[in-house]
Amino acid sequence: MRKQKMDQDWIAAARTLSEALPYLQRYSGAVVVVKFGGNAMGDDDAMAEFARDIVLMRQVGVNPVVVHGGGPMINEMLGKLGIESQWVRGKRVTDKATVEVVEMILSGLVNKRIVQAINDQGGRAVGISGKDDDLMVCEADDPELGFVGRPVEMNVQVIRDLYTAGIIPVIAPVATGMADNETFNVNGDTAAGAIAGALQADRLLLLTDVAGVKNKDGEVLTQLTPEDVRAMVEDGTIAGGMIPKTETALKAIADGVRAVTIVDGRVPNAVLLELFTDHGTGSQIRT
Ligand code: X2W
Repeated sequence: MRKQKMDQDWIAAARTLSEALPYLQRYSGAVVVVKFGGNAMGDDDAMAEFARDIVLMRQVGVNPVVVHGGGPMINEMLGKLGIESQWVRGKRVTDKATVEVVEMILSGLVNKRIVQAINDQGGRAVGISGKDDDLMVCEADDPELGFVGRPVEMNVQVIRDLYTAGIIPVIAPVATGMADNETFNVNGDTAAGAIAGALQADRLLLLTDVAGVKNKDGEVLTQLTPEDVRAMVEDGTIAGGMIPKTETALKAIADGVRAVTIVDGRVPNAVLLELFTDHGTGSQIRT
């Protein structure tokens, strides 16, 4: 009985692999930008599982580009230092002291934790921020927000150089300003969208800790067009933290990204399900 059950599991596993063939063919050579949000990171096991999925993508010929967040980790350090943050339209009001902590946590702690996790799975990850090679140059987004950046100039050749050499770029959303010595804190979704747009990526996956875009009855919508999204923002169905994500999605699609998916990172192997099976989680936005 037990043996039979095990045989069935293995047969199912082999079938899943076989059914992945058309997807593997479709995504061979594709550039897939994955935004790994702080809320999706979880414990070391969850981090290792994410890293394994990214290494598998690379192994089967996809060029994954990881852009991460780390809002909860920034909050933790600011809390220890007795600095409190205000939020305006989903973005952290960032003064001089805060931007220093943001850079330390994102470019240091969070970036290197992801790099290490990918390398532990046999990948070759290199961590950079938007400052490296002037990848992402910003202006102040809004005077009310202080040192929060809006990307105005993208130089993505460094990313192409890395993935062409077989390296997985891991990018912290911290950027240089137009003036000397300026540092900007960039929302992770905004940075991922700008990078995906500049790369003309095939896919942008926004990994978060919600099930996806929901309609008025609370049901997750698996397929949406940019027009659907605009209408739902207008009538208030899309609200709160989903607004920056859907705005990022619309901008990335307008910039030439083929499809953007808001993926539920709490689902095991969410990235693999999304790319290599019919059973994607979350909401895909495309024209
Ligand atoms: C974010 C950057 C980190 C981020 C912040 O300071 O929290 C702004 O709000 P998650 O984990 O993706 O939310 N920046 C301007 O985006 O992290």
